[in-house]
Amino acid sequence: MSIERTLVLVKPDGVARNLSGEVLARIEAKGYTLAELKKVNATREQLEAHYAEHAGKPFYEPLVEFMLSGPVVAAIFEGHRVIEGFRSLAGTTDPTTAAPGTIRGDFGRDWGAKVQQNLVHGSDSVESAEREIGIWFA
Ligand code: DAT
Ligand code: MG
Repeated sequence: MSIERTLVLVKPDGVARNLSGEVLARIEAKGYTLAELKKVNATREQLEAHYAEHAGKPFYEPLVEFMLSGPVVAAIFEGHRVIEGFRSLAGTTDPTTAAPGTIRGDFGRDWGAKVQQNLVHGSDSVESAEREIGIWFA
């Protein structure tokens, strides 16, 4: 299998809680290579493109608003099977029940918002990764 790339975001909750370094350290400790890194205030246009698959769902607008609420850290990581490797490190979507030992399981929980504030985003396929990298690292 060829070397993959994935798009990782530390979401506004993770940045606000000073967990960016912790998240990046866990990915590096797993053995993946940091290729690009920046802190950015997302635009609504970027987020609408990034989350196009979720348009119309009940959590979509709260999700976009949450992602606009503060800066995010965007990164590209590289390595064999990094897409599924990072999603395993991140844990399942709902941070309350994400397994301990994962980023979401160790640092996240339900704060009562209409959207899961679950600290990180990771691409879910090679196609999504290339699409998302184009949005955040144009
Ligand atoms: P993931 O981020 O695990 O790939 P996703 O792509 O299905 O999950 O959804 C994108 C984000 O939207 C997710 O990180 C948090 C939010 N979200 C998803 N499902 C939700 C739900 N049922 N209620 C509230 N927020 C949700
Ligand atoms: Mg997703």
